Amino acid sequence: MARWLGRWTFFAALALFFGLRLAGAQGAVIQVADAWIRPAGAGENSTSAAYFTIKNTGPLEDTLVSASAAVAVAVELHEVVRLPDGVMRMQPRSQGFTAPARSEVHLKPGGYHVMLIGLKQAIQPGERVPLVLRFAKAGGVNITAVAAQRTGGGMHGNPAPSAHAAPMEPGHGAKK
Ligand SMILES: [Cu+2]
Repeated sequence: MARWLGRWTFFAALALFFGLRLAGAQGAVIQVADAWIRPAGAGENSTSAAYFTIKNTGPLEDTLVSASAAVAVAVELHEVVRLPDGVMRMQPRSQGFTAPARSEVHLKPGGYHVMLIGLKQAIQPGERVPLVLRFAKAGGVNITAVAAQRTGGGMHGNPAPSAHAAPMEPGHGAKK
């Protein structure tokens, strides 16, 4: 009896081990492409935004739950919403960005973006800025965003810092 118990425990442990291995292997199914970030000056109130494409080639959905960057005091996941009065406003997206199985999620001006708040140093055009993305299943993913001034609609379309900071004081000042 005890011998059987021991054997089952062994198989259970084995199954758990390979199960975890399988879960770990899912990390390879998340790829991040075309990462870029807006150039910006340094400063406590200076902000920038990073954009990229999340490619999920796996059979399970995964979610980008947070991000960090050495260059910024705080990093948040943001979305842009249209208020009833037509004003566009961005706000933190607490549920993150979910990429369903075999799909892509595009972060772009006027939509989802990774917000960098309080830049410790200036981000010059052409500079490569490292970011760490954390996915619910895939775990940490290191990416490099190239600083570029791209055109495009949305709240980050203008390099003037005030264009970004003004409409969303409530959401932004809170994270200190
Ligand atoms: Cu934002």
